[in-house]
Amino acid sequence: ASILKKRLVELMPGKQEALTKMKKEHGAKIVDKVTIDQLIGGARSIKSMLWETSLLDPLEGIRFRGYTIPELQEKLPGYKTGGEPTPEALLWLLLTGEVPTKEQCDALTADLHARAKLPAHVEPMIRAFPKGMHPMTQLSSAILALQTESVFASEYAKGTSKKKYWEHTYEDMLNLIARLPEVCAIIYRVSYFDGVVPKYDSKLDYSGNFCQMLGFNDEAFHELMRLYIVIHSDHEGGNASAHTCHLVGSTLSDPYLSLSASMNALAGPLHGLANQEVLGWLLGLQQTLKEQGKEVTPETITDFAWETLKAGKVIPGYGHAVLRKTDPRYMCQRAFALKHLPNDPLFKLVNTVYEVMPTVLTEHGKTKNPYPNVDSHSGVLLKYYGLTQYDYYTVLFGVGRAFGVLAQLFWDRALGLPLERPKSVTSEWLEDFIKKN
Ligand code: AMX
Repeated sequence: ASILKKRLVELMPGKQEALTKMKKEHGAKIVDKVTIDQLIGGARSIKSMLWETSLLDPLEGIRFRGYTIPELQEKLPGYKTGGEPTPEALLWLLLTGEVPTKEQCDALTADLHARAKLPAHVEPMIRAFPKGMHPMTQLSSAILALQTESVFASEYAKGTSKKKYWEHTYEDMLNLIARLPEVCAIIYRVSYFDGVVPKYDSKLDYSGNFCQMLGFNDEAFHELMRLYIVIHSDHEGGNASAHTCHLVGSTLSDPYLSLSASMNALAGPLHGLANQEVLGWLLGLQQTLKEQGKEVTPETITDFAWETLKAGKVIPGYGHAVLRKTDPRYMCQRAFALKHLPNDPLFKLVNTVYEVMPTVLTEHGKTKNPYPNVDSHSGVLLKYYGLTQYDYYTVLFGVGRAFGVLAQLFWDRALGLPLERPKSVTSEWLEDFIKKN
């Protein structure tokens, strides 16, 4: 078995016992209460789910296994010394809670490369999709098509024991993560180019190979991709893509079925699709002002933002269901831009938007959080390196998100978490409840 799997086998009994003990000794303690507002309002902030891999603080932002993003950048091994953390290092951390050594990361890279070959039917299927099918629809469908290889599904059909679920999930998780780069590269090269996909290169790391298969050989872009995958991986359990994977997986649907469902949630404009919406909004702003013969200034941006709001639309990339301050995922992308592309005009535009938008949204008076989220910045960085096809951006978010939700799915099965089934009520039930209370 791989060294990662061995480490997990060592860690699992302790975690399982601790959870059983906690339930036995403290199971009846009350952690939260639910108001009618929350019941109607999308269950906002109700604590009702176990999620081990990350935790989100409204003001500080995300911590992965206790580490902030700057701490990950400092502690996790990079591809080269001092470089951005690699997704392999992050996966190790998410799964074990421990910071890996460079050797452990390299072993995981090699393991992923060894698992990367796609089953024969998947590539022809992607190539047969109609032109113009959204890349997220293609991604979700391709993940479903990969499901013919699910170890979990086939072992379950053979009658495997509950005690083995974690192991089948582990195999599916790594196979699936390993196969995403080629799937996504085929989607990209077929959707926007002649369909020729550069050859898989297992001498590179996960992100480096992914980038070169997309057609990008600039090492700075590879660094961006490492950081991009890491920061998009996990954002605790309640966001729609994470929760969907956890929910679907709780029925013992295998990791392929669960991840495909998760990607469908990510494809919504209020969630992952916001990153393509942001770039569309910025380019629309530039174009409109150009047509009107106006300069891009804080005043003209403010006017354009008000037009968007008055048209009954949201400002993409701003606001958040949990965060109440600027997203640290935005800040680390900003730091990357300051280092690598300080003079890029679109980066400057993003900065000016950041200067004015919190005031506009505060004056608008609706959103609880007038600050930018992760999606506000990612498109500008991708575009700078030549990845200009912005309806593809959410696919990259999806590759990142797979690392987080699948790592948690592993623990869902390792801890034997049950079928998820919250209680719903009708509005008549609520009216009755109100009369009595
Ligand atoms: N522009 C305009 N109005 C906004 C807004 C924005 N950026 N953010 C929130 N609002 C509005 C809401 O639409 C809502 O209006 P309503 O009362 O008429 O329905 C009101 O403010 C209150 O919303 P909220 O409690 O502040 O936010 P929420 O928890 O309901 O929703 C989110 C959070 C992210 C969906 C919302 O802020 C939004 O639509 N933002 C723009 C889309 C976006 O950037 N999504 C990406 C989020 C990060 C991610 O998942 N990738």
